[in-house]
Amino acid sequence: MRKVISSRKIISLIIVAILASISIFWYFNRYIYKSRAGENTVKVNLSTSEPTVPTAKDFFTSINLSDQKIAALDFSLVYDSTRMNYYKETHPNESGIVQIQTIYDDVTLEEVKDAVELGAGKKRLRIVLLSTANTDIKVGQIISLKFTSKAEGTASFELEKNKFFVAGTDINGNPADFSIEFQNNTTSITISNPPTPTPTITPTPTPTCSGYNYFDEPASNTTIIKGSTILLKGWARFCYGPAGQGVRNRVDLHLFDVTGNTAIKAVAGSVDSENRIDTSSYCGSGNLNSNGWKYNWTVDIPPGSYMLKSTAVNDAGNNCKLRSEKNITIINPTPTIDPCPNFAKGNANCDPQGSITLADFACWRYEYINHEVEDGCGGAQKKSADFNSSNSVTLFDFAISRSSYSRP
Ligand SMILES: [Ca+2]
Ligand SMILES: [Ca+2]
Repeated sequence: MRKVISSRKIISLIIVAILASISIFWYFNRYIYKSRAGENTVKVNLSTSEPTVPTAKDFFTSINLSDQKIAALDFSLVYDSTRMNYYKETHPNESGIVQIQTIYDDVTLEEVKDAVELGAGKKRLRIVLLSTANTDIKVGQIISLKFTSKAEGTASFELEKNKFFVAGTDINGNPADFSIEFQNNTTSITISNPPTPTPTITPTPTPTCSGYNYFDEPASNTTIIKGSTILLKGWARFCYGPAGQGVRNRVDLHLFDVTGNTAIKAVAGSVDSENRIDTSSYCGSGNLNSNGWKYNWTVDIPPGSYMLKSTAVNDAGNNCKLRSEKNITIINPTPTIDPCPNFAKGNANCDPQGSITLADFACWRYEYINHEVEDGCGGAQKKSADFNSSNSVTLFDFAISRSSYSRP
């Protein structure tokens, strides 16, 4: 009997113990755990968008805020200002803030200040963000800040722990000042440019076509009278070419418009060569070489400005040419003054207007009768009134003069 009671007691104790354990677990689970989860703490983690960037590239450093509904933020970020710029520093009219979850529609402060107390090369960026959004504030937010890399090296960021403030709504819907649990308040990025590839040294190719072609005469901008003959000359020597050094297939001359862009006509092909001892030192020329070229051109083109081009050709296939050019101006010849205009029509007194008047009849008559030219008739040359060049002054000459007579 005593043993039975004893067993019952033991069983009861075990049951009580089990119930107690369940109760404690339930209590812990219901209150202790939830209460811990409801602690007004925001976890903060600072990171960069990539481990390494080259210079002059935009990147982000991000602040990840987790576990709470956040409505207001005020923090200071210290960064290496010698190695990077905050985006707003270089773009004053833009914001450097990129919100992954857009909830802040009222940025009340975004400024960069020199953090002189932290030493040279550091700046403090202060950001204050306030949300006036009607929608529910999300649990956990990421704020990214845009920077531009500037100089190679390790660039560091630090969220100042004593300058980080977060407020929002707690789990019960009440306003709350959150305490901060920093998982990472510092991070860094390596700014490094990829090594410059060693330039490949390409061997200098042997020139396939080179040498000299000089257009010596006429002088540049020479004025040439239409109808005259002018000497075009120069010299050309090939140093390299498919047909070989010193070989010259021919020299052609062409006329272009003054711009040199529009060919007008060929002036001459395969012009004559001549010795130019003065050019014998060029490209292995021997003495008494035939580097020179020349052409006597009778100018048969209308007045105007032109360009003459000389083309020295190395090979029969026209693969290697050397050109030179001269600007020229063609003018009409100055008209010669006829000392006795209209003489053939009867202007016996050679008046400069060439008019046929009674004075011309008088000249003819005097000569017809006296067989000599009257003073004042026939001009400076004392021309005979033989208007039709018949070697005699006859009535026919009068008839010529008469037919051109214009009565006053
Ligand atoms: Ca006359
Ligand atoms: Ca006559």
